[in-house]
Amino acid sequence: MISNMKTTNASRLNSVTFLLLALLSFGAQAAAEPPAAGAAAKYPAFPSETPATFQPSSEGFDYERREAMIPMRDGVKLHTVILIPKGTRNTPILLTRTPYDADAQTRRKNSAHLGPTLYGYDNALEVIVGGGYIRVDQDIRGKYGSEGDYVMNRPLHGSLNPTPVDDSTDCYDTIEWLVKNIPESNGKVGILGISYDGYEPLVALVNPHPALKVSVPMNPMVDGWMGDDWFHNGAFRLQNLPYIHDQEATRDSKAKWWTDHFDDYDLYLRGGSAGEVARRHGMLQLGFWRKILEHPSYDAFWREQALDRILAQQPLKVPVLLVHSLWDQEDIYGPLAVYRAIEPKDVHNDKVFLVLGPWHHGQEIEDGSALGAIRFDSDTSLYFQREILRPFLDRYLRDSAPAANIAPVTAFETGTNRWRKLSAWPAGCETGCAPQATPLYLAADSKLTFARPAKGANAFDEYVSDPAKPVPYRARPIQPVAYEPGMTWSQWLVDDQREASGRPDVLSFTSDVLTAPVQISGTPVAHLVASTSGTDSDWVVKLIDVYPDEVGPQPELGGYQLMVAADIFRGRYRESLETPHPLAANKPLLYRFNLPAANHVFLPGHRIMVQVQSSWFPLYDRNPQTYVPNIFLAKPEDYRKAVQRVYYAGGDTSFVELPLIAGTH
Ligand code: PG9
Repeated sequence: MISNMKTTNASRLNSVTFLLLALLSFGAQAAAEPPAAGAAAKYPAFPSETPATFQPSSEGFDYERREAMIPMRDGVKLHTVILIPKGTRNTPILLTRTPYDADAQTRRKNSAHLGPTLYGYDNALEVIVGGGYIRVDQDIRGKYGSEGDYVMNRPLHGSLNPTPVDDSTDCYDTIEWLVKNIPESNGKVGILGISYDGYEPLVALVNPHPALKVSVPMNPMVDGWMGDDWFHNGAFRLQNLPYIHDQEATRDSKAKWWTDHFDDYDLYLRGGSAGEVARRHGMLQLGFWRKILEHPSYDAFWREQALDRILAQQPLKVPVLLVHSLWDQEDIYGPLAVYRAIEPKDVHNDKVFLVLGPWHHGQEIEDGSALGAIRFDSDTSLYFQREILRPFLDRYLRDSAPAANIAPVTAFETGTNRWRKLSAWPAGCETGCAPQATPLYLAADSKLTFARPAKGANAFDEYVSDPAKPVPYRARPIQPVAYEPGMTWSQWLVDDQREASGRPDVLSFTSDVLTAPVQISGTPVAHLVASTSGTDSDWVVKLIDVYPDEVGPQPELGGYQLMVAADIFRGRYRESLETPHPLAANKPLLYRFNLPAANHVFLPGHRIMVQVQSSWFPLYDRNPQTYVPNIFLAKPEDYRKAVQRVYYAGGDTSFVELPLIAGTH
């Protein structure tokens, strides 16, 4: 209801009236409450200069800020900030639901102008401010100004959530309120957000409110076990412990994780297992951490909240623009999993759109001209915001907008640095040439070749994987997962892999120098035949573009080893993701797993490399290499060295299957 609103434009007392009131109230107080005996003489009362409730002035602002506590169907009220460009009418609403503090997200700067006020995380300024949209930001239940209980990625009503409320019903109730209580709106709502805020636009698609006209999930978290924030193929993302800690310890996330080391490598290595590090940080008090401890495998807990599986069962009613970052260091699995789940439902080709950009997590609303050392020859984020996001939103949210000319898939091709408009993903070129799954074989003498190695005696390379000295996933000292200035976490997927290739516990296989471009578009698949002398093991496979020895225009790229797709697989899940099994020691076994999607051209003069290793620390927790029922609870004595062999001859052949565009090698 409108009466729930606090408005900064409320009538204000002028300063003279205010002073009089203050004096009167001081007089009344002095008369009513005689000071305690003895105190008066020592400490005469002095009236506070701070008013009981200060009403900030917003004179001259180009927008109006309203705040509301919006009631949900169970009576819980959610804190909502509404920013309305002054004088606007018949204007669509852009909604973001967040666990990251709606107030902070709408007060980046205390400015009279909407642009600087919104500049920063989750606000696509070019679109929101440029388009004159009404901006709504809401704290999800249990966080910051909202009432209710917090549950991490609260599962939808059903087997994992017996209550009648979830993020989908909260979104519905919010939209219902917004269209009835913002007279400046045209009754049309779009929901957008990045990451956790990108998960919300997906949940909104379940029983959507009729006023919800578009959904833009950017880098959404979709399946926490398969390949987004918590695990990748069963390996736990250890460096996310602080996130879970801060997010769940208090409503306002003010209880902060502590560290006693500058280098996260030391912090986690000395801490022991993930379970032990978490215990020392008090995390057994946190509900989500206890659930993670109980569900290390891909059981019903994870399967039944995986949003791609859920959305595959839902009718497709609302147009969706999915945004995927090719170097997303947090949620590299989710967007394309959702695309695969919902694209087949789009029979009229007017509801599912996909963008793949050369970005880190969330970079599509920041400067998109480079990522770390890798340059893209143009501001790819601006292109996305101007040429795709804005026309898409306008088309579905404005009352009389022209049809938007947006391709079903717009994919940036890395290597050649150009945008491609495609009819579907994966597709290799504008005319629909399809990628062919083509093995690129690991071979003797550290070679990588399209020709299958000759059959012969079991040929292999080997290394010793020592859990006491796990392979760092980036150059030490390793920074925490953080976005503050000077922190480079968001760039780690484009770090130079040369350091790793020089380690004795990393195998590198390299092609000859390419004489023609090799173009891939889609999902490379690791097909690793390997053995361990232990009874459990992790396998990391990295597909790398090796730059020429010297690069004239950018000398620091000479010999650079750029990952274009890489992932980890926890060996115990080789036979079943739900039921782990010990590995037979010293036996060559097949590990086959998808790497994240790539849309890349290896240029002439470059080489292709594949690296194989058995730890990626401390981003992922260490595998003790001895089978234990729950790795979170592994004891120090369980961590043992193992001899790892990677096979590449005859029947037992390791390769990476490339989604190759024919005629490009
Ligand atoms: N990747 C973060 C996240 C998403 C969903 C759940 C937990 C964490 C994020 O950036 O929001």
